[in-house]
Amino acid sequence: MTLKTIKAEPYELEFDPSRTALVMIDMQRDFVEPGGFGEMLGNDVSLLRSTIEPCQRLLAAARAAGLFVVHTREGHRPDLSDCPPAKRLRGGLECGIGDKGPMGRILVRGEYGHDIIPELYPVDGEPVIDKPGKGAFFATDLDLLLRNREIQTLIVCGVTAEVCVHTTVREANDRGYECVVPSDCVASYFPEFYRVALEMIKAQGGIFGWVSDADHVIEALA
Ligand code: C5J
Repeated sequence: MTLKTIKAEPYELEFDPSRTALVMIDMQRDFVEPGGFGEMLGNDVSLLRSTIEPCQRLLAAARAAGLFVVHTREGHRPDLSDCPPAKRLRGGLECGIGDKGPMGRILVRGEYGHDIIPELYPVDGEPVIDKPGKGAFFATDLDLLLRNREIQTLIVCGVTAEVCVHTTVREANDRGYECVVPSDCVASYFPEFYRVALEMIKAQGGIFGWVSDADHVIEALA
């Protein structure tokens, strides 16, 4: 076992690459691409698109280093039987979950907008976790996949910082995983939420984990 070190806040993180996974959260067309659901709601998707290039570099480095790579997608079965009515009805949107949006039915599995952007598309052997909730551990087999590989450390990237990334980091933390979030590989439609989401992770001695950036993680993986 060769331990490596990532420069991070609030302090350096030691990790074993053979027990580390890269988790790419919800880099889906409907959240990230112009003309998708996110933009339809009035959001500036360029804020999210800034993550694509650093995520691409980190993904390439993780694959080259032989890390376990997992992708997630938020979405539901076509009959919406796994979508809590409270989630579907909240916000009273004219066009919400299950409705026909600009890129197909919104947050429904199998639809064009639900899929991962081509720039970060999974390669053979990389599991895709379809999750009905915000957290990647809720109602999925992610924990089982990680435990079977004795994974200890998670590098968590994706969108959005304060919703699905944060929920997943909190869930992972409670399950005993060590999480590091590269700041340029996560984003929010709301700059203030992005800033505070990262502050919250590393506050109080790293209450939920560590914050670093793509370059430092890549340097540690080299
Ligand atoms: C994610 C959301 N992926 N904001 N979803 O963060 O609803």
